[in-house]
Amino acid sequence: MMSEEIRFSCPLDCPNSCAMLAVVNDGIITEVKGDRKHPDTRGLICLKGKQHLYRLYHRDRLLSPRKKLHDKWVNISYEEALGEIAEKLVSIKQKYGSQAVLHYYDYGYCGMSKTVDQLFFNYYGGATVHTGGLCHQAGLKAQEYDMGTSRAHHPADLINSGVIIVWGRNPADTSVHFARYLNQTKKKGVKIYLIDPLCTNTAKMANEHIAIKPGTDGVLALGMARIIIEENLADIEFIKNCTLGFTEFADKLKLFTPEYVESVTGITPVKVRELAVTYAANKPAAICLGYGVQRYSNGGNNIRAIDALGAITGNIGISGGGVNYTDTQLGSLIGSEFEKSLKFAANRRAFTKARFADFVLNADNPPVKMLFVTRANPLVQLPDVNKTIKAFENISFKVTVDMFMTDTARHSDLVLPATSIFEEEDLFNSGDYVNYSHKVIKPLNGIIGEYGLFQILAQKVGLSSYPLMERNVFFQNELRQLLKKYNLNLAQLKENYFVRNKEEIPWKERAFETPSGKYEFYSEKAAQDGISPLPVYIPVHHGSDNYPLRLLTPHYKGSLHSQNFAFTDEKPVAHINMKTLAKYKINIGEFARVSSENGEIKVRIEPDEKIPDDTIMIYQGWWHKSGSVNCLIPDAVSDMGELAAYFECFCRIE
Ligand SMILES: Nc1nc2c(c(=O)[nH]1)N[C@H]1C(S)=C(S)[C@@H](COP(=O)(O)OP(=O)(O)OC[C@H]3O[C@@H](n4cnc5c(=O)[nH]c(N)nc54)[C@H](O)[C@@H]3O)O[C@H]1N2
Ligand SMILES: Nc1nc2c(c(=O)[nH]1)N[C@H]1C(S)=C(S)[C@@H](COP(=O)(O)OP(=O)(O)OC[C@H]3O[C@@H](n4cnc5c(=O)[nH]c(N)nc54)[C@H](O)[C@@H]3O)O[C@H]1N2
Ligand SMILES: [Mo]
Repeated sequence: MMSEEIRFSCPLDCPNSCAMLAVVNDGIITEVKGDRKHPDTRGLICLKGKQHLYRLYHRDRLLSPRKKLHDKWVNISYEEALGEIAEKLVSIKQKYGSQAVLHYYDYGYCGMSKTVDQLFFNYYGGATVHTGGLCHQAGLKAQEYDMGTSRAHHPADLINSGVIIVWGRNPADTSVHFARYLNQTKKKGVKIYLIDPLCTNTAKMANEHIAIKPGTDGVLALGMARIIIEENLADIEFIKNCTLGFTEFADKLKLFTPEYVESVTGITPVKVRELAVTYAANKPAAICLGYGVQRYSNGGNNIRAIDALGAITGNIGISGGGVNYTDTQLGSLIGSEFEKSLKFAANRRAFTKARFADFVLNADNPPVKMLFVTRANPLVQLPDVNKTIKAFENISFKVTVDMFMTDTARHSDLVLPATSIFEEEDLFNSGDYVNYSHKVIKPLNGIIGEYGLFQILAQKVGLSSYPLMERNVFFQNELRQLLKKYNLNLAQLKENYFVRNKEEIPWKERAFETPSGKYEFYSEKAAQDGISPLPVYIPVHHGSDNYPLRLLTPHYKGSLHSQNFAFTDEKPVAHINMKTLAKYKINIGEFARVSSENGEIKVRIEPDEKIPDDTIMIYQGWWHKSGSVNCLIPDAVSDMGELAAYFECFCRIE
């Protein structure tokens, strides 16, 4: 028997991209495990990583193109499938223009080779594509106003911090390596606070959990800023030399007394003061921001208010500090082929991603005639799923590329199978490192991965400029700037582990990428965009008599979004505390109905004392066969960056 271990990378949309090994026996993968030799991920992988093998050989996996014929799915050949898609693409463009095709994509798979879907639609002439997003776009925009872009310290630098605030992030469940660094730092005696409405698994890693009322982080941050300035704990030198608009910012803080902060956030004046003083007096202090803070109508401003804490205390640009959100530095060095393709996309049209359904239902000139979905499961992950189903029904021809018959695939007309991570060679950017992933086995049943698929389609449609290059040439071109900066060639990148310098401190030179080159408390750019130039608190929404309960739908440890909910038919689990259950006369062990203005689902009740009063927590990702939690969620959008404000959802339980 031939047995070998082959290196590959986790392809999932999380900040980790764990390096992994596939154990192959006679052409069959029998085991996957962490790659201990990787300098950053060091052999540790999570539940979702272990599931790749299960997904690879699962009996429900799509292994052939399929077409819906009189409501039945039949397998068809690639020749027929791609022929029909090409014919539609040509005729729709002739009749309505290329924007009549809507390309919906996300990051269900994060390898570089599968970004060719975007290239394809650019060479097609430009399709209708999204702006904004479902993930972290409010925070990105906020940090763009403040600093020019988002940069984060390597998590190994946490060890140099004097105190750490984990703010609206749940790394214990969503980022195992970040959690590992956090644990190490705690062992060294560094104090860690967690600010989160829910007492998550990350609370166990913190010294103290501060339960804030949802959507009120802006008030807490502005209240902390007031105390820091009053107590002369601000870094006057940093403020003077490196920032813009401090006086205007400080003038607006009068309202945010500790008592006012308590009335909004539920955090006592003593605690607010302790947080402010501990953060300011234990320099360097790190804030580690998650995406939970910004999934609100006021999400962008909340992030700007938190950023300001880093700036008034001079905790930006120093080891152990930072307002760490996400890092865009490596990413900005990748994508030359995409840049090139944009020249061909003259007819691109944009829609706000979270408002997909409204856009499709109202699009005119031209209407949406075709939908092409790649790397995404919008019928589960978009807000307002019922409206999204109607929007789907409004589009006469829909194609989805996926590994499984997801709800999105089911509501399409034609489905193409996607290769899994083991079946193609690829490269992954985690933010802190780039992982090379070998092709481990041949694609099952000869299925064609997206790299090849779009080349065939380009030829069938007659896109003569579409790059028909070898995959390696594509990698080489895409990575040109990165290879140059780090003085590497592609072969070296593939053979070795590439990790960005852990000692590199973001904004060390204090040369911010804002128009003024300074940290901008006052952003003229924000004013030009029609929003407040200073971070402000936009009052959070509250429930009504009809829908009094706040619904939070965070990310589940055992699944990347909807992906592993494929394997359950159970009803969604609603986590609620006993007091709230009693208030609404719900018995333990019962099923209940949760409804909102947008829809309803049947749930199984799980009493959970870690959930605050008048709140329901249901993990996001459940498929329609279980009950789609996003059918409860309105398509609200954040104040900045056009982000889906998922946590702005109120419901009742019966
Ligand atoms: N209620 C609520 N909803 C949310 C969120 C929330 O917090 N609450 N979070 C939001 C966030 S942060 C995000 S990022 C979005 C994510 O939204 P999506 O990215 O749409 O979510 P996934 O469920 O990961 O869907 C990805 C799909 O890609 C498929 N796939 C895997 N590999 C490949 C491949 O190689 N090619 C192709 N074509 N497909 C492949 C998977 O099988 C899966 O069906 O969801 C958002 N939705
Ligand atoms: N296992 C697993 N890992 C994942 C993912 C997954 O689906 N599953 N998804 C990946 C993706 S695409 C993303 S975007 C990341 C997301 O990673 P995280 O940012 O860690 O996760 P979220 O679920 O968005 O929310 C984080 C926390 O914010 C809290 N929160 C909610 N409202 C508020 C608020 O008003 N204030 C404060 N302070 N906190 C609040 C929530 O209770 C939650 O614990 O995870 C990535 N990793
Ligand atoms: Mo995300």
